[in-house]
Amino acid sequence: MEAGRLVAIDPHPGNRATPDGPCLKGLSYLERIYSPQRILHPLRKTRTGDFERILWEDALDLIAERLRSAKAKAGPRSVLYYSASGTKGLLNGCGMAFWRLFGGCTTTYGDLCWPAGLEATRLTLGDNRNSAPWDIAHARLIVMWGKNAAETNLHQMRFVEQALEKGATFVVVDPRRTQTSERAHLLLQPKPGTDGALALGLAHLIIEADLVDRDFIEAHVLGYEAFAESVQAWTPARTAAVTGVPEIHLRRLAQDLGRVKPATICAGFGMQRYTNSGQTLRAIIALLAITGNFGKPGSGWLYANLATQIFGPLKDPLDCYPPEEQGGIVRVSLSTARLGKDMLAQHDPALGFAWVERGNPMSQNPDTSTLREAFRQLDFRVVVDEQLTDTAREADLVLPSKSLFEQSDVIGAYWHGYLQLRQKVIEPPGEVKPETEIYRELGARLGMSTESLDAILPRAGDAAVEAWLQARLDPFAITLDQLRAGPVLAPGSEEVAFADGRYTTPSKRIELFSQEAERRWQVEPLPTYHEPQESNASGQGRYPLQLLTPNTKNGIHSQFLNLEVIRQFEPGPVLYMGPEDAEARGLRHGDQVRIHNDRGELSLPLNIDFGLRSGVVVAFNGWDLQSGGTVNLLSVGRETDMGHGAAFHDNVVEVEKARKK
Ligand SMILES: Nc1nc2c(c(=O)[nH]1)N[C@H]1C(S)=C(S)[C@@H](COP(=O)(O)OP(=O)(O)OC[C@H]3O[C@@H](n4cnc5c(=O)[nH]c(N)nc54)[C@H](O)[C@@H]3O)O[C@H]1N2
Ligand SMILES: Nc1nc2c(c(=O)[nH]1)N[C@H]1C(S)=C(S)[C@@H](COP(=O)(O)OP(=O)(O)OC[C@H]3O[C@@H](n4cnc5c(=O)[nH]c(N)nc54)[C@H](O)[C@@H]3O)O[C@H]1N2
Ligand SMILES: [Mo]
Repeated sequence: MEAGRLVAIDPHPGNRATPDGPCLKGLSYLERIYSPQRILHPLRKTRTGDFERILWEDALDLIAERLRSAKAKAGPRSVLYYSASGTKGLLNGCGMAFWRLFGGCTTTYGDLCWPAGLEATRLTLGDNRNSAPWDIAHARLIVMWGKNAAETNLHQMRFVEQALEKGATFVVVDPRRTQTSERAHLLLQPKPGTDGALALGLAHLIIEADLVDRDFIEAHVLGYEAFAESVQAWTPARTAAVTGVPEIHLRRLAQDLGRVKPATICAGFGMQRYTNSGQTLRAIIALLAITGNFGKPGSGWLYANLATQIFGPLKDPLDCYPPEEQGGIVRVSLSTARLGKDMLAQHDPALGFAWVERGNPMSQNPDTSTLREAFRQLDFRVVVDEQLTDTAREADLVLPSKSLFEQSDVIGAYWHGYLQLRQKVIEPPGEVKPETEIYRELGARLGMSTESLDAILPRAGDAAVEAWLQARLDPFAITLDQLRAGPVLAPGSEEVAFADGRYTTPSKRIELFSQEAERRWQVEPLPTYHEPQESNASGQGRYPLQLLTPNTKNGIHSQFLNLEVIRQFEPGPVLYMGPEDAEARGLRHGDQVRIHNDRGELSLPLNIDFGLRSGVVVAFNGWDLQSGGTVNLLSVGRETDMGHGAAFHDNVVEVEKARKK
């Protein structure tokens, strides 16, 4: 800090998980906060489609009038409240309480990010418990499965490196060669969406070679016999044919999994963006169960560490997002994965008003075109954001949002177990106000009493915010002063998950056989493999290429990609393709290509990627419409087999040379 201005961002020495400090994106906040692209006052769309400055008073009056008329005309459920994963926090999540006070609204269930994996984990182990991030340093075998930690969780690689220094074996499973796989001893490149078959084939080999841990199975596993029988059909030859992974690699990984202890499997979110992902992850967890890799240092399943989620019902994705009414007030009727389609389909009442905050659905949700159509059919749209995102551009009114440095909040994580105080360090610039104040002023205009607003929101001012946060921490006997001194491990965060041998499934055992899976999601009670609904596994058909749209190292979804410091490394969207597929189409590095399917098309420069398996093309998600790289123009709104996630990667395309304009 210098003269009220942020000048540097340093790591906190008290956080054992992140001693290396911020990545480039973290450091680039210095540019982001003071960027000329930042919105500093409310904006209203003019008749010509441009935005003009409007006073806060007028903006809030206009919104209040629109909300009152929407409610009078069609009831509160004609109002859609949508929020996504932009900066989390205890206070940042207070929007929902406002809309309850409003009388309810329509909101979404499911999530774009991780729910298929959360649910697969919960069904199998009872709970999403993870060992501390540094525990992986004790592993002798690490399998990083569908996760690209070197780019999306870079601090994890420090602990992986520590394990490697002690002689651990490191295996990566990813159709792409990534910065993570550069460190691996073995890279398996399955056809996208076939990991379920891969896991079942590995189980077959482990069982056949009698490398299972009988004592552990006896003590802790339900359904082993039935599972063992079901994987008999997954011979190495069949597994290799389905997955495209050579038999010799299958045998090597099966031997490692059976013999090298302790083993940790770290699964990513990328692999659970398919219509078969829940079952896939159940099959992968089974590999740890049959080899007894739970409850000991260096062993276990790393997917999502929910230790810090102590304030809400996130632990059970179903409690959090039931597709029924919640307390009779909020109507949770729209699937996040099918947002556009479901918005269009909602009647009684039809939607008329939308409020979007902390999210950019126009680029991040599947099926951009349908979503845009659904937004355009509304009477009125409000977006709260720092930047004119693709979603903000569709709004009638854009309200500026504060950045994470401009209001204190308590934040958790989904990899480590630390609760942290994100302290306010600068005043919001321009006319920016935190959402809490926006809601207060709007509430007053809508006739909500001060007492009812006091019950859900702090008053304006730093002292009131801190008192509000302290009250939320009180039940856990944590003080803001403690958090001011440094990160605090959340109560219940564990060094070694399941060291107590307690699995909170219905049978109190690790459930390879889960009746709950069948009952809730209509899948087989054993983990099984079915081809994803939309896949090119056959390599035939009009769209023979599977399009993967993973996260980029240099952005967080649609954030940061507009900054100059980032553009030096990530100048614009491109399509990656392997040499064989390019040659078959007469394409060369640098050609402008047309990527298309029945839903849409993109035109991007081609990058030949020698590390990509054939049949797969890759474009990173997050680019805005102006850049021409919005990948969700090609994806479809489809839910995963469990957890109401979004099956982004069930997406086939064809690529050809773009015609010269
Ligand atoms: N730099 C950066 N870091 C991030 C984010 C970001 O946007 N940028 N986002 C954060 C968020 S919200 C999330 S959810 C996480 C996501 O973190 P990750 O799970 O690491 O990210 P993804 O890029 O979605 O997917 C990881 C890998 O899965 C691979 N994959 C795709 N399909 C398959 C498949 O069928 N089988 C296998 N085995 N692998 C497959 C992709 O090629 C990709 O390399 O990252 C977090 N960290
Ligand atoms: N094709 C494809 N699509 C994907 C994925 C994929 O792998 N492939 N990944 C999916 C995943 S894992 C995720 S998590 C989602 C992310 O989906 P989103 O959360 O919609 O994506 P972001 O681009 O991170 O948008 C967050 C927005 O919140 C704003 N913001 C940040 N902080 C605040 C704040 O305090 N207040 C307000 N009002 N706004 C704020 C940011 O400026 C940004 O515009 O994308 C999903 N989309
Ligand atoms: Mo995510």
